[in-house]
Amino acid sequence: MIIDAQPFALEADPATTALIVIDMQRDFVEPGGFGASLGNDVTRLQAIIPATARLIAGCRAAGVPVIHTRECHAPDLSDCPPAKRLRGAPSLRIGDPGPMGRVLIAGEPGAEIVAELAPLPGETVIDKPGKGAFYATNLSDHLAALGTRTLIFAGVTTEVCVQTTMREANDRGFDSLLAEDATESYFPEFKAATLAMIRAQGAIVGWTTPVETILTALA
Ligand code: TIU
Repeated sequence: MIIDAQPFALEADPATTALIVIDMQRDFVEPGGFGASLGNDVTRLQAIIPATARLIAGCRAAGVPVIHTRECHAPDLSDCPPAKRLRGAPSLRIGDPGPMGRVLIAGEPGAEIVAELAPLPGETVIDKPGKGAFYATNLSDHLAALGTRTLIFAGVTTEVCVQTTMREANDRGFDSLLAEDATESYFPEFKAATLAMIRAQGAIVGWTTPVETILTALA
Protein backbone atom coordinates (compact mmCIF):
# COMPACT_ATOMS: atom_id res chain seq x y z
CA MET A 1 0.00 0.00 0.00
CA ILE A 2 0.99 3.63 -0.53
CA ILE A 3 0.17 5.96 2.37
CA ASP A 4 -0.05 9.63 1.47
CA ALA A 5 2.09 11.37 4.10
CA GLN A 6 4.57 14.11 4.83
CA PRO A 7 7.29 14.66 3.74
CA PHE A 8 6.48 12.16 0.95
CA ALA A 9 4.38 9.05 0.40
CA LEU A 10 5.27 5.99 2.49
CA GLU A 11 5.21 2.55 0.89
CA ALA A 12 4.39 -0.21 3.34
CA ASP A 13 3.04 -3.75 3.35
CA PRO A 14 0.11 -4.25 5.76
CA ALA A 15 1.48 -7.75 6.43
CA THR A 16 4.67 -6.26 7.91
CA THR A 17 3.08 -3.25 9.62
CA ALA A 18 2.07 -2.87 13.27
CA LEU A 19 0.32 -0.13 15.24
CA ILE A 20 1.82 0.98 18.56
CA VAL A 21 -0.51 2.95 20.82
CA ILE A 22 1.60 4.70 23.41
CA ASP A 23 0.48 5.18 27.03
CA MET A 24 -3.23 6.02 26.57
CA GLN A 25 -3.61 5.54 30.32
CA ARG A 26 -5.87 7.17 32.85
CA ASP A 27 -2.70 8.48 34.56
CA PHE A 28 -2.08 10.77 31.59
CA VAL A 29 -5.59 11.75 30.45
CA GLU A 30 -7.62 11.97 33.66
CA PRO A 31 -7.39 14.34 36.63
CA GLY A 32 -5.55 12.99 39.66
CA GLY A 33 -2.91 11.00 37.78
CA PHE A 34 0.73 11.37 36.86
CA GLY A 35 0.20 13.96 34.11
CA ALA A 36 -1.85 16.17 36.40
CA SER A 37 0.65 15.72 39.26
CA LEU A 38 3.28 17.34 37.03
CA GLY A 39 1.10 20.43 36.74
CA ASN A 40 -0.45 19.71 33.34
CA ASP A 41 -3.99 20.36 32.08
CA VAL A 42 -4.90 16.81 31.09
CA THR A 43 -8.19 17.60 29.33
CA ARG A 44 -6.71 18.33 25.89
CA LEU A 45 -5.36 14.77 25.69
CA GLN A 46 -8.87 13.32 25.95
CA ALA A 47 -9.79 14.84 22.57
CA ILE A 48 -7.74 12.30 20.60
CA ILE A 49 -9.56 9.27 21.98
CA PRO A 50 -12.16 9.04 19.14
CA ALA A 51 -9.58 9.33 16.34
CA THR A 52 -7.32 6.84 18.11
CA ALA A 53 -10.24 4.43 18.45
CA ARG A 54 -10.92 4.72 14.69
CA LEU A 55 -7.26 4.01 13.91
CA ILE A 56 -7.22 0.97 16.20
CA ALA A 57 -10.44 -0.35 14.63
CA GLY A 58 -9.08 0.13 11.12
CA CYS A 59 -5.85 -1.70 11.94
CA ARG A 60 -7.76 -4.57 13.55
CA ALA A 61 -10.00 -4.84 10.48
CA ALA A 62 -6.94 -4.92 8.19
CA GLY A 63 -5.18 -7.56 10.28
CA VAL A 64 -2.47 -5.13 11.40
CA PRO A 65 -1.33 -6.09 14.92
CA VAL A 66 -2.17 -3.55 17.62
CA ILE A 67 0.40 -3.19 20.41
CA HIS A 68 -0.41 -1.11 23.48
CA THR A 69 2.13 0.35 25.89
CA ARG A 70 1.78 1.56 29.46
CA GLU A 71 4.33 3.65 31.34
CA CYS A 72 4.31 2.20 34.83
CA HIS A 73 6.51 0.78 37.53
CA ALA A 74 6.67 -2.23 39.82
CA PRO A 75 4.96 -1.70 43.20
CA ASP A 76 8.35 -1.81 44.95
CA LEU A 77 9.69 0.84 42.52
CA SER A 78 12.68 -1.40 41.74
CA ASP A 79 12.43 -0.37 38.07
CA CYS A 80 12.05 3.36 38.77
CA PRO A 81 15.34 5.25 38.86
CA PRO A 82 15.46 7.63 41.84
CA ALA A 83 16.34 10.38 39.35
CA LYS A 84 12.91 9.91 37.76
CA ARG A 85 10.95 9.75 41.01
CA LEU A 86 12.72 12.64 42.73
CA ARG A 87 12.84 15.06 39.79
CA GLY A 88 11.16 18.42 40.28
CA ALA A 89 8.36 19.21 42.69
CA PRO A 90 5.26 17.26 41.54
CA SER A 91 2.13 17.33 43.69
CA LEU A 92 2.35 13.52 43.83
CA ARG A 93 5.44 11.44 43.14
CA ILE A 94 5.51 8.08 41.34
CA GLY A 95 4.26 5.50 43.83
CA ASP A 96 2.37 7.97 46.02
CA PRO A 97 -1.32 7.22 46.71
CA GLY A 98 -3.65 9.36 44.58
CA PRO A 99 -7.32 9.40 43.53
CA MET A 100 -6.68 6.60 40.96
CA GLY A 101 -4.44 4.52 43.22
CA ARG A 102 -0.67 4.72 43.45
CA VAL A 103 0.66 7.02 40.74
CA LEU A 104 2.11 5.22 37.68
CA ILE A 105 2.22 1.81 39.40
CA ALA A 106 1.36 -1.38 37.48
CA GLY A 107 -2.00 -2.82 38.47
CA GLU A 108 -3.40 0.43 39.87
CA PRO A 109 -6.51 1.98 38.24
CA GLY A 110 -4.54 4.99 36.98
CA ALA A 111 -2.11 2.80 35.06
CA GLU A 112 -4.92 1.17 33.05
CA ILE A 113 -5.58 2.11 29.43
CA VAL A 114 -8.72 4.24 29.04
CA ALA A 115 -11.83 2.11 28.53
CA GLU A 116 -12.53 3.42 25.01
CA LEU A 117 -9.15 2.10 23.80
CA ALA A 118 -8.98 -1.06 25.88
CA PRO A 119 -6.82 -3.84 24.40
CA LEU A 120 -8.68 -6.84 23.01
CA PRO A 121 -7.87 -10.26 24.49
CA GLY A 122 -4.76 -11.49 22.71
CA GLU A 123 -3.37 -8.05 21.89
CA THR A 124 0.08 -7.29 23.24
CA VAL A 125 0.41 -4.85 26.13
CA ILE A 126 3.93 -3.73 26.97
CA ASP A 127 4.62 -2.21 30.38
CA LYS A 128 7.61 0.10 30.15
CA PRO A 129 9.58 1.87 32.87
CA GLY A 130 11.02 4.49 30.51
CA LYS A 131 9.76 6.98 27.99
CA GLY A 132 10.89 4.86 25.04
CA ALA A 133 9.01 1.58 24.56
CA PHE A 134 12.14 -0.31 23.47
CA TYR A 135 14.04 0.42 26.68
CA ALA A 136 13.93 -2.47 29.20
CA THR A 137 11.09 -4.28 27.38
CA ASN A 138 10.71 -7.19 24.95
CA LEU A 139 9.34 -4.97 22.17
CA SER A 140 12.26 -5.64 19.81
CA ASP A 141 11.87 -9.41 20.14
CA HIS A 142 8.11 -9.15 19.72
CA LEU A 143 8.41 -7.12 16.51
CA ALA A 144 11.08 -9.47 15.17
CA ALA A 145 8.75 -12.42 15.76
CA LEU A 146 5.97 -10.61 13.89
CA GLY A 147 8.31 -9.70 11.01
CA THR A 148 7.39 -6.04 11.39
CA ARG A 149 9.13 -3.43 9.25
CA THR A 150 6.76 -0.45 9.43
CA LEU A 151 5.34 1.05 12.63
CA ILE A 152 2.31 3.31 12.87
CA PHE A 153 2.32 5.40 16.07
CA ALA A 154 -0.44 6.94 18.15
CA GLY A 155 -0.74 8.03 21.77
CA VAL A 156 0.66 10.44 24.32
CA THR A 157 2.54 12.57 24.78
CA THR A 158 3.79 13.49 21.33
CA GLU A 159 7.16 14.94 22.32
CA VAL A 160 7.90 12.66 25.26
CA CYS A 161 7.03 8.95 25.02
CA VAL A 162 5.85 8.95 21.39
CA GLN A 163 8.84 10.81 20.00
CA THR A 164 11.32 8.90 22.16
CA THR A 165 9.91 5.59 20.93
CA MET A 166 9.91 6.75 17.29
CA ARG A 167 13.57 7.69 17.60
CA GLU A 168 14.35 4.31 19.15
CA ALA A 169 12.45 2.62 16.29
CA ASN A 170 14.27 4.70 13.69
CA ASP A 171 17.66 3.59 14.97
CA ARG A 172 16.46 -0.02 14.89
CA GLY A 173 15.61 0.20 11.20
CA PHE A 174 11.84 0.62 11.25
CA ASP A 175 9.94 3.04 9.03
CA SER A 176 7.76 5.02 11.45
CA LEU A 177 4.53 6.90 10.69
CA LEU A 178 2.88 9.14 13.28
CA ALA A 179 -0.91 9.56 13.12
CA GLU A 180 -1.21 13.33 13.51
CA ASP A 181 -4.68 13.50 15.10
CA ALA A 182 -4.19 10.41 17.26
CA THR A 183 -1.37 11.95 19.27
CA GLU A 184 -1.36 14.92 21.63
CA SER A 185 0.77 16.93 24.01
CA TYR A 186 0.01 19.03 27.04
CA PHE A 187 1.79 21.77 25.05
CA PRO A 188 0.39 22.47 21.53
CA GLU A 189 3.62 24.13 20.45
CA PHE A 190 5.61 21.02 21.41
CA LYS A 191 3.28 18.81 19.33
CA ALA A 192 3.67 21.08 16.30
CA ALA A 193 7.46 21.17 16.70
CA THR A 194 7.63 17.40 17.08
CA LEU A 195 5.63 16.74 13.91
CA ALA A 196 7.89 19.17 12.04
CA MET A 197 11.15 17.72 13.34
CA ILE A 198 10.10 14.11 12.68
CA ARG A 199 9.48 14.73 8.98
CA ALA A 200 12.25 17.30 8.41
CA GLN A 201 15.39 16.51 6.42
CA GLY A 202 13.63 13.93 4.23
CA ALA A 203 11.89 12.00 7.04
CA ILE A 204 14.94 12.00 9.31
CA VAL A 205 12.85 10.26 12.00
CA GLY A 206 9.73 9.29 10.05
CA TRP A 207 6.47 10.37 8.47
CA THR A 208 3.24 12.02 9.65
CA THR A 209 -0.29 11.88 8.25
CA PRO A 210 -3.92 12.07 9.49
CA VAL A 211 -5.79 8.98 10.70
CA GLU A 212 -8.26 9.09 7.80
CA THR A 213 -5.41 8.86 5.29
CA ILE A 214 -4.07 5.75 7.02
CA LEU A 215 -7.54 4.19 7.08
CA THR A 216 -7.97 4.90 3.36
CA ALA A 217 -4.69 3.17 2.57
CA LEU A 218 -5.54 0.16 4.78
CA ALA A 219 -9.08 -0.29 3.42
N1 TIU B 1 5.04 14.15 30.96
C1 TIU B 1 4.82 13.80 29.71
O1 TIU B 1 4.57 14.63 28.83
N2 TIU B 1 4.83 12.48 29.35
C2 TIU B 1 5.19 11.43 30.14
O2 TIU B 1 5.65 11.58 31.27
N3 TIU B 1 4.99 10.18 29.62
C3 TIU B 1 4.49 9.95 28.33
O3 TIU B 1 4.64 10.75 27.43
N4 TIU B 1 3.81 8.82 28.15
